[in-house]
Amino acid sequence: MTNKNTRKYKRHTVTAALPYANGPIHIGHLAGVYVPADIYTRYLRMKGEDVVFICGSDEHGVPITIKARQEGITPQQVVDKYHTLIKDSFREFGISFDVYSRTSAPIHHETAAGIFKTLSDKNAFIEKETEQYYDEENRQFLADRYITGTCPHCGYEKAYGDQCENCGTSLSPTDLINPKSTLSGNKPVMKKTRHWYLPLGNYEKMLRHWILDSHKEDWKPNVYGQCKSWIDQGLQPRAVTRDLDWGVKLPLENTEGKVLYVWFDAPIGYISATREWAMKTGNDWKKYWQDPDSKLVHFIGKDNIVFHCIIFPVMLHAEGSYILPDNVPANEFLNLEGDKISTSRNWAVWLHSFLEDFPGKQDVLRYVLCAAAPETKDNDFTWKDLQARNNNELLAVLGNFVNRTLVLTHKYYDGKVPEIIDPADADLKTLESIKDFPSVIGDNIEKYRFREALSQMMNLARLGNRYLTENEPWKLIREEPEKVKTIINVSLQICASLAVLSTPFLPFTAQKLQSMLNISVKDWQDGGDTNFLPPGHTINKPELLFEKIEDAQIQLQVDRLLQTRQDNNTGNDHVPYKEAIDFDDFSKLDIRIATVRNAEKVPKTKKLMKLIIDAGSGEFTIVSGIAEHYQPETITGRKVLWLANLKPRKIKGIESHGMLLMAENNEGKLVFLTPEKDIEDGSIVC
Ligand code: B3M
Ligand code: ZN
Repeated sequence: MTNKNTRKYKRHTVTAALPYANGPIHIGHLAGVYVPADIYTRYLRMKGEDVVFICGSDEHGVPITIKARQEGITPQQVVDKYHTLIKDSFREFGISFDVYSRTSAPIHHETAAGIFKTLSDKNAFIEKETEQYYDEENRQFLADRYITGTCPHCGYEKAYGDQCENCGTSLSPTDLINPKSTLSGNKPVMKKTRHWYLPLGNYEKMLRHWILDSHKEDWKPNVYGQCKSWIDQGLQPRAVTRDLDWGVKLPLENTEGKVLYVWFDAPIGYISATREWAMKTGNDWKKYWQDPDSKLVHFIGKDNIVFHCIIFPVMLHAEGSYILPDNVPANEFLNLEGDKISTSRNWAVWLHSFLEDFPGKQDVLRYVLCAAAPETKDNDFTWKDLQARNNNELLAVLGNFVNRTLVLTHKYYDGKVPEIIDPADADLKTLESIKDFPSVIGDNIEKYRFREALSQMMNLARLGNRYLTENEPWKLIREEPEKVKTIINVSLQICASLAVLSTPFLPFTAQKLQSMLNISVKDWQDGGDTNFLPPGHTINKPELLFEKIEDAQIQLQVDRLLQTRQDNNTGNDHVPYKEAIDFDDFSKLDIRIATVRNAEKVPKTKKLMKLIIDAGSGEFTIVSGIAEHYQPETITGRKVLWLANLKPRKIKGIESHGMLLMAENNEGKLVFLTPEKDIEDGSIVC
């Protein structure tokens, strides 16, 4: 896909927002960030560009610690569970990252702390003691999502201490009206604490020049507009540290209990992931982050604009050795069946669930999410739309055209490409028009207009379908066999172009079509070549590229959502049931009765308690996240349920054997499950 645009860059660094490892990926993430980023990267690779595609799990921050608290496990256990689920589902969906790393990795802690230290040594921070919201019951400072209140900009009552998800405004906890602690629900008090701030205002001139002057034309209006209003509002100093124990520790003396603010460390995750990739592949990571001949593009959702266009660029500019993004093509939000997608309300189509319910249909979802992408305004996903686009576009146009062409090639010419004989003007015009598609599609991709690029690719399929239908070779084969040769040859050239041009959008389908045509992308860098399948070239047996999606399949999905809506509306706190398991899965659990012999808090932690339990056959040590719910002296002697055969693991250096089974009530308090009457230790729970 050669393009008239002169190539200004030697290489490309493409990043996709690091998903929080506190839940699965849903279609909103895919439409907003990952499908466009993958289309863009696959396109660059097809052009033979040097490109690295970076992503990974965002594993720090309050969303993770809140999830850990809800599940009564450690933050590391939360991120371990979701990092694997997310990474596997991206791979199965064909999002072709060169590296999918994670910010709990040592290389990230080293990279993020290193950049903080450099900035600190350059006196780039303001260090000051301020008063911060503090939850007295939990003896914890309230950072970001540990505090909610009413947004001063739009009145949304569940705004967070760092951002209002309703209007996208970035906030500080003290901006909130009627602030409440998410831990205790109490009104927090103000307490003194010391933090480091990035004085964004010092970089106003640089930002005005870099964004408002030089990116006025090429950045999307929604991105440019948000940056402009942020800069015009006046750039306040931004805290880059937090009073938390989960995160990247500060590389400074006497800063126990303080970590980097997640939005300071997370974007640096792109750099540490690139370092990880470079070490594995023998590349020089600095070429992709510190060489002006590299083009850096961040793919994100609109709620991340200020962090990627203002805060992270200021950090890199102040550090002094990094390039800044050439573009940040942020998408708006995708809604689901007319309602905002919500993880907490389980109002989502989860990627791993889609892959289970629609095996082999990754490209159908990629197609629909690209065609409905919220590129300039919020858009809506409906299951009916997915069915319609699959049946009426992919199956009826692209699939139907390819299948008829290949079947007729086998039927009339034993699978060999026939030659063109005495082509009419219409045939030559059709052949000529194929040449325009690569640059039209390429231009749109390079301008981040993926919906338009996809629509143009489908226009080529429509052209082929119309050409075949109008010429009706099946009727001419007896009277004008020579003409049929030309019709089939031209149709095959269109199929070959589709096999290449569909690769960025529909990689699985493109691969299938290439093997059916017995070709591969590496044979073709210029999609305009119309004699890509020379006469005599043998093609393989055709197979169907798409199949019909039936009403019943869609109704099942719609019913599931209606049930979710019902659960949400009945107001009960019904936590959605996990996926069904087999009895065999359950029978693997070995749950016993045991007695707590000793209990003590784990030093330097708030949540952890070390217990010695007597399980009848002997004593075992367990580390459990119950220290905020119970005092040690109140649980010694208590009978408990113990999951005995959970593999031992080290928690804060203590070997923990198994885990206690507890229930969480509606206020999030953990309660023990105790046998109704005395029973021997070691008794099996069944
Ligand atoms: N973890 C995603 C979010 O805000 C956030 C992106 C980080 S990219 C460095 O939902
Ligand atoms: Zn708001």
